[in-house]
Amino acid sequence: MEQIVEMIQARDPEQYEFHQAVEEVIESVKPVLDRNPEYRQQAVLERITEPERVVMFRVPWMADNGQVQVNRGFRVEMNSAIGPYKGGLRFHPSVNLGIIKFLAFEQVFKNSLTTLAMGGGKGGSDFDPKGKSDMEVMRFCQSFMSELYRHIGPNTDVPAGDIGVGAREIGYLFGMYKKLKNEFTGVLTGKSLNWGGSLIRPEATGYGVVYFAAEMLATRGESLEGKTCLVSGSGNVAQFTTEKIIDLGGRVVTLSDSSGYIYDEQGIDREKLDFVMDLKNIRRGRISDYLNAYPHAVYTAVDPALDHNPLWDHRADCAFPAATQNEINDKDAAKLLANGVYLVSEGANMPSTPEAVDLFIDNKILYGPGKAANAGGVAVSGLEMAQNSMRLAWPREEVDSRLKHIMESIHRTCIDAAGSYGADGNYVIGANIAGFIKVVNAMLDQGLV
Ligand code: NDP
Ligand code: 2IT
Repeated sequence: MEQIVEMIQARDPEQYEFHQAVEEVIESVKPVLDRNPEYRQQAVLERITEPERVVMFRVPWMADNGQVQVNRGFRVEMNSAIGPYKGGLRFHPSVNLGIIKFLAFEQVFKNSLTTLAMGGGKGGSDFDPKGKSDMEVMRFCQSFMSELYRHIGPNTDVPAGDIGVGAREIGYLFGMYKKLKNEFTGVLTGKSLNWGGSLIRPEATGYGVVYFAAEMLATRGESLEGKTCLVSGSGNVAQFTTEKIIDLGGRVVTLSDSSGYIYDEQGIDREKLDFVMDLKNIRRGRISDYLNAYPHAVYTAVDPALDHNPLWDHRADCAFPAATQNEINDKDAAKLLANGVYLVSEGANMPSTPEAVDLFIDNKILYGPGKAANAGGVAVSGLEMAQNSMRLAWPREEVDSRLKHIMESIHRTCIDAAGSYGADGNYVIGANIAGFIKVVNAMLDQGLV
């Protein structure tokens, strides 16, 4: 297995995030391969780590000042053993092939855990929506879709949102797809409500992260009531994580963006969260503007070059990283533990470095890895696809109750899989093993393709 990791590193030496994601899964599934010699003979690790297809393309578009811009577009179709490729699109200047491959790889196992029939994929661009006008974003999305449309479809590959891609971008992307294909289908999820979107999809990732946390706490006879929580990010996932924590009686004291974070000792209540939603989703401002309305809070600018993030250095019970990959390193993890945090439920994809994960596991805290804890978003995307194909729309309560059941089922699956491999309470091993076995068995059923 070490050889497989080395081979993957040697083949694409610059894809660090992909190597990190692969190493964690390979480490977890070692005992599964020992129990199933057929898996080695069938080279399942070599097959599952190589995308079925990678599409890279030029995305030319015109800025408002007439200057032509060129970005790079990606779609990695990782695995379709259990359903059409499914996963979000990320628009962020840091996007490159290694990042999209890590996200697509994680998505395969996450989607497998949801109980729904979805394969794994991910895409995006190094386009930065920050500071762009609506018309620039529209022209970019149209150019992006004018190539992507030939590779996707409601039964082939169904993209959605991720960092930098929300309802506005999904609308522009859908409009262009519909025009080019002359078809109104559920080819994207995260659509607006009045043209095919699902109730609860905007809320789903954040709500699911908190439902998963509640399940973890329940194993110790506890709930979120009265718990102090650190949340990072202030986008889609962070906002609805905060909303559900408030609903369940917890107190959120932090939110952040890539410039810094706010600490509100009194807790972010519903009114303050409404302010943040308007600030971030409508006015597209910075989290530092929180102090304009709530001057008692403290804002700390965070230099990205710093080797730790002071957001994680506050007394709390629970932490919900909901910004980006590797936002918690070993220094941050040690601070969390020293400050009393004994639950981490990951809204972001791979927010903790391997060293941080080791610290959480060694200290036996309740640690829910992203591919389990944040699967609620893609799960409700799956429910959006189901509603689209039936041409009907379920009420809010029905979607929310399905989401809750799916998160409970993922939690149970992780516990059971970990337990049957002698790793009681280890959600990393549980999620990786359960996600892996389902996909690999489907691949073997379908022959060498
Ligand atoms: P948004 O674009 O809505 O929000 C992202 C937030 O994270 C912003 O506050 C942003 O700050 C911050 N952020 C982004 N990149 C960085 C960075 N490099 N350093 C520090 N802060 C950063 O995205 P989402 O809320 O949708 O996504 C957040 C995380 O959740 C991602 O890891 C995503 O993959 C994951 N996720 C999302 C799902 C979804 O359904 N949307 C589903 C499952 C996981 P700024 O505005 O300054 O960039
Ligand atoms: O990381 C993720 O699971 C997402 N960005 C959501 C994917 C989806 O298809 O809804």
